[in-house]
Order: sequence, then structure tokens, then C-alpha cells
Amino acid sequence: MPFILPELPYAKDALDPYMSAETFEYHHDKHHLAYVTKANELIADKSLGNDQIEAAMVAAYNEKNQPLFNNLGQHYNHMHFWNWMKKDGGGKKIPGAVEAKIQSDLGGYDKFKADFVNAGVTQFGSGWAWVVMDANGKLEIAKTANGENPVIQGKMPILGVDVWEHSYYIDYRNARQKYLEAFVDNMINWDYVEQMFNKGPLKK
Ligand code: MN3
Repeated sequence: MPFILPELPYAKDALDPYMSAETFEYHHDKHHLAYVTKANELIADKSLGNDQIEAAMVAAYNEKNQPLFNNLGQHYNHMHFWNWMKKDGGGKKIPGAVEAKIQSDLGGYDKFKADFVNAGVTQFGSGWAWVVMDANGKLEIAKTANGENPVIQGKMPILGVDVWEHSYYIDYRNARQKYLEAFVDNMINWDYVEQMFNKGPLKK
């Protein structure tokens, strides 16, 4: 079973006006598909598929197979990214356990929002901003370049946002900060954040 492009969990215009159908046509149908196609081309073990994405990605990283890692990393990142958003999402309607950890570890919702947006704005060039859970279960804000993600540092990503220009240029042009604020205020799927949170720290 090769790696496959998952369907979006909502209609392409579901997040309009915060993220347009046109953005999804390019971002999901072309950019994400290209990562999947390339990963399938580059990987030696053709039996691996979406269920093995995490292990395959870490193996490519450890083997310093940068082209394969880049494409597997982006496949992993985008599979979660689509689920980290939903119609009428965002804001402070946060499941209790996650909200309590945002309070204790990230200084509350307003500080989380400011620090998360700042991580995205200050990621120089392409990359991602994250809320990650470390090995002890503590939450922290992080950012990574290009196709990297916290998994290769042994941390569980419970929320992530794509800050590559292809993620926001159609809808926000160069205003990355406005895009990130809209993501937090109007798009985050806190139920999916809670699902990732409930998995707990990454197993070594
Ligand atoms: Mn992208």
C-alpha cells in the first residue's frame, strides 16, 4: 500500500473566508499530492503506507535521506494540518484538559495565542509553528523549518500551522500575521488538538 493523499475532512469552501477553496485546490490537491507522489517514488520499501508514516519519516531522518525525509515530513505535517482546522473553529472553546495545560504550561490563552503567532511570524522562510508536548508531558511553543517537525526531536505535536507562503498567499498575500491570527481565532479544531493531546508524550 503506497502513501496516499487523504480526502479533506470538510468541503473545500468550508473555511471561507479564512481559507478559501482556491487555497485548498492548490495546497491540498497540488502541493500535498506532490509530496505524496515524490515520497512514493523515493522510498525503497514500497509496502509502506499512511499507517507507517511516523516510523518511515523518522527512519529517513536518521538515515540522512534528506529528499525522502522532506517529502515524508510534509506528508505527515499536512495529514494533521487538514484535521487541525474546521469550520467555525478557533477561539477559546477549548476542551477542559487541554485548556488547563494551556493555562499551566503556556500562561493562558492570550499568551499562547501571542507566542504561537509570534513563532509563526518569526519562522524565517518556510516552515511550521507548533504546540508540542515534551517527554514529560509539558506543553511548549516551537517552530521548525521546511518539512521538519517536532517528532524527530522526540516531541508530540498537538497543534501545528503551515507558514509556507503557499498556505496563505492567495488569501492574505504577505500578511502572515493576519493569517496566523485568523487560524487561532477562527480555524483551530480543538477536538483534534485534544485527540493528539490524549495520545500523550511520544514513545521512545
Ligand atoms: Mn503546505
